[in-house]
Amino acid sequence: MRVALISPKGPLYRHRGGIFKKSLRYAPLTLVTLAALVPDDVPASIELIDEGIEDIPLDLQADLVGMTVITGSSQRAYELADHFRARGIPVVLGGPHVTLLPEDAAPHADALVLGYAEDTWPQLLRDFAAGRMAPRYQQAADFQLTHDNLRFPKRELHKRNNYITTAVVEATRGCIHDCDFCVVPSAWGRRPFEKPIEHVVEDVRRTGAKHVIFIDLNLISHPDYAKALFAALIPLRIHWYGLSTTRITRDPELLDLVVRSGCKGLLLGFETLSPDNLRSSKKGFNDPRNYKAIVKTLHERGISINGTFVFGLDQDTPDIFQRTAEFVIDAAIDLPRFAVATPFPGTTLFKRLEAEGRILTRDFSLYDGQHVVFQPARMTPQQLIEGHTEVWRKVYSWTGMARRIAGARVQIPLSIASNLGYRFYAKNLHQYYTCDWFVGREPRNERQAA
Ligand code: B12
Ligand code: SF4
Repeated sequence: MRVALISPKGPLYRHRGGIFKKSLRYAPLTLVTLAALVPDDVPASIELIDEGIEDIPLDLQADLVGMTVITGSSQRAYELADHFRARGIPVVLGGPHVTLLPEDAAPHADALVLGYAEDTWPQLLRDFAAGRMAPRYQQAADFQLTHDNLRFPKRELHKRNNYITTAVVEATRGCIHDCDFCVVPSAWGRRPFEKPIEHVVEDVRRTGAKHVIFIDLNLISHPDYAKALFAALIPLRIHWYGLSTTRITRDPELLDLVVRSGCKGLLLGFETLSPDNLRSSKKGFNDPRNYKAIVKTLHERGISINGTFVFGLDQDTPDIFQRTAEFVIDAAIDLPRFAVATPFPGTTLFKRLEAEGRILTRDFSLYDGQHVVFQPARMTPQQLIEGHTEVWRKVYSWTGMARRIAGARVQIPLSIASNLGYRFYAKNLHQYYTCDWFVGREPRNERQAA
């Protein structure tokens, strides 16, 4: 059996004319994980296609196509799915968007896989081989990641030269928090899923790399697990980069293990400088009064910071852009990133904005964190998009970069390389805007239009 696994492009993450330079592009884990889950009793040849780095041959030869779908890539995924189905090739869709909105995906697929697929994807393949594939496969309520259902990702299938690294690993999934804009609690609930620590250590070893990226959304969701994991990483003598919350500096024992295990960079979701925004988004555990101290503590331990901020939450007024840009430069956040608040369908935020009649478009290709898709409370959509673009430009101006990198004084060569990647992003972002209001047309409120 020939199985083609596809990751469709999004508006910004695409092969031709994309904005993610190689310096910002690490190899994705989804397709190599699914490739590894193909069971031995279903002999299959697997082809992986990441449309972020290559074109998809529309005449590809396959018996089954599997595609991973996030909201921003859903329109492209459906277009491809319709094409392959018209050619008589059955299509399976899975991933966050399909899990959140199965009814949106169903008309474009022969089968949907909802939730994590460690148990269901092998089952689907066996059913397909036996000629009885079901229309829907759902993660079981008691799903766990165990030695029995985990396989080591088939990283050897990556087209390695297109990525800065393929040493991308995952220890946990999910998050205990419930931030209202986040896809994770809505799609997968608040129970963290943890891989056995020996499995993670072996997976890190198998990468053969000395620099490893953990893609877990919140590595410290469960501090006891995190401490045990970091302790087990110490003997490997690697450098690692990962995601956590700002709570990481609160527990000295945890922080000590983070440092001793080789952490050199953390992505922290600061989100906003407004405590009211944080409270109403249910992310009240972030306290902007502590942000500078957190940055300083981590810098003192040689950890660089990828700090993420979001604009357009309900308490944001037009002065938020200038304030945030100044803060980020002043606090010397090495690698800041900014997003436009995006109510991903299925999240609590989407449901609230929909009830308030504030969703401006259901064109999901615009739901990528860089377009305005809802009516902001205290500014116009145009002010939001322009303010957001302006912050990217200021913070990635030569002066902004120099002040931040010099202030942080950690991982300087890496910091310069990634800052240059994001400078390209910052300078070109405006070219990717396809929102009506940015190209001079009036936004269309779906409710008013209906
Ligand atoms: C690594 C990552 C990236 C990487 C690589 C992306 C990639 N294509 O893999 C980069 C940095 C490029 C990236 C970029 C973006 N990302 Co991203 N990313 C992630 C992250 C942190 C991990 C994904 C991952 O590899 N997980 C590990 C694998 C094994 O798990 P998985 O993908 O969920 O797959 C499992 C199941 O879902 C299922 N499954 C998934 N697909 C399929 C398909 C089939 C056929 C089957 C059978 C099963 C199946 O099986 C797998 C095994 O259980 C997730 C958060 C998360 N934890 O899911 C966000 C996440 C997917 N990203 C998100 C977003 C918004 C983006 C960006 C738009 C951000 C931005 N503003 O630029 C861009 C857009 C990229 C694009 N394609 O257009 C959102 C998607 C939300 C949504 N509803 O759309 C997520 C969920 C984060 C979040 N909390 O909001 N991202
Ligand atoms: S802490 Fe991060 S991963 Fe967890 S729910 Fe909030 S935004 Fe999502």
